Amino acid sequence: MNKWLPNFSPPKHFEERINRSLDKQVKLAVTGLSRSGKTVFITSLVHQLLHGLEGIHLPFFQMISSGRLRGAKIMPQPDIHIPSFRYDRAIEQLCGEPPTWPQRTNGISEIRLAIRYLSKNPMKKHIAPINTLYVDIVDYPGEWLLDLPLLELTYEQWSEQIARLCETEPRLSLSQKWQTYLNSLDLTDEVNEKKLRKLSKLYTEFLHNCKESKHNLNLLQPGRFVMPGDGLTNNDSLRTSPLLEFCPVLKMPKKIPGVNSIYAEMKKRYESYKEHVVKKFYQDYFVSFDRQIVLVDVLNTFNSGYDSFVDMRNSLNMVLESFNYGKSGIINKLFGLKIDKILFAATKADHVTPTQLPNLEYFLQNMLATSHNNVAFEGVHTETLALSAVKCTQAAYTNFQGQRISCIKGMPVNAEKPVALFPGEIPVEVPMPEEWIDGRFNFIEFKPPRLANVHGGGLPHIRLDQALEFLLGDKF
Ligand SMILES: Nc1nc2c(ncn2[C@@H]2O[C@H](COP(=O)(O)OP(=O)(O)O)[C@@H](O)[C@H]2O)c(=O)[nH]1
Ligand SMILES: [Mg+2]
Repeated sequence: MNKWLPNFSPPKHFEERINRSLDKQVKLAVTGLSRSGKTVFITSLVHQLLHGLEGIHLPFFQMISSGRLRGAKIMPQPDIHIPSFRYDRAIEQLCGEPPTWPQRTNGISEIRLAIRYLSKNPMKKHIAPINTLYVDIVDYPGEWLLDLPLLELTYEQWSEQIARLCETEPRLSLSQKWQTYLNSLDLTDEVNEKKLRKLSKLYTEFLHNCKESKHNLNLLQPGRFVMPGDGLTNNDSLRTSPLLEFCPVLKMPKKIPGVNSIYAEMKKRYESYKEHVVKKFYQDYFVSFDRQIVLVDVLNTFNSGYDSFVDMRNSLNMVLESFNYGKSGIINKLFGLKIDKILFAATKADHVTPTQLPNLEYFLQNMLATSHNNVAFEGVHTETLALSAVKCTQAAYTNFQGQRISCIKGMPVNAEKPVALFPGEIPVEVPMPEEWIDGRFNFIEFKPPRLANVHGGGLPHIRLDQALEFLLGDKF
């Protein structure tokens, strides 16, 4: 008889090796335009998972609510060429006394979490009861996504699109300085660095004006003009690179431009931008994403009015079309992506009363309706959700003319005392242009809550667990 058989127990390293072979990895990309809430979302998500064993703050995230979590830990990130997402700094600010919102970030960053959990799969349970899922979370500016359509456009086609946008208000007024200078030049003249620099400077200023004006416009191309980040080899900052020194033209020059003309040089730089910036981002980062969440600050758009709404809707549909990477889609032809789930989330849902959450979700769905159909057709699973990564308000009630009215209570950013307010009803249908009257919507910013005891559970949130379930639930 084999003396080893009766009480065989596999050596420890054998078990470890099997565990490792069953380990899985998922890359979750988080994007959204600047100030949409990416940093706060990732900070809260990491905090929720690190504190998953304490409390009952994620009832809709089944892996945790069913008691299968065995712990989570931040690990060294796999892609050392990407800057780290500074969770430590962000959480220190959010949990400080007084708490403050995390500092603004501009570029791409990454953080890796290792999540140990008990498998529910009977096969795996038998071989390796405890599994590890590595979740790599990548934060990147949504502004960069708006560059993808350029890959399919020649310089002339792109110029024509921008020229058309600039024919009407509010872009007509916002672009006046750039338009005047551009019209004063003969683009068939020999190229001159000074003129090119001035053209791109005025065009960049126009894009910033679009974003910062009360119209809060989002469809800004090229994306790196407003959000350069670091994206070239050797970590050079793009900001000072000639790759960002060009602009579209409003009309074709009357004479045929020579190879050394201003026109020819701008066209050449546009093509280089596509090749070295846009394609590079997709090749280096995008291809590795498995899941994507797009954060949208719908409420800010409500505050800004009809033009902002139309622009946001166009930008979102453009973004969603980018994910249309079926057989015919440009992304698939060029890069072969693997994203199979996209969540569109209306952020800062703590700015509306709980009764308005379904309307907020419905409104976002309506905004995406056309492109959604095409993307779903290609087999990508998409969802919309209203969420708040850090809930800053409490639901409250007040009596108005004998009626009980639902409202919210929180601490506005510029105040020292909490206020209770009814922030306005979210329409389900898009209001007519004339119905977007000033003051109809007034969603104010709140201070983060004082979180004396957050270490006894995750940060307060709205539906973050539902987002986690959609994005990661099937991986456990
Ligand atoms: N009330 C509330 N405000 C939020 C929430 N998330 C973000 N914010 C606000 O939005 C601002 C921008 O968020 P941030 O995460 O820095 O945006 P990013 O530029 O997309 O990374 C923050 O400074 C907060 O004022 C939230 O869940 N609730
Ligand atoms: Mg950020």
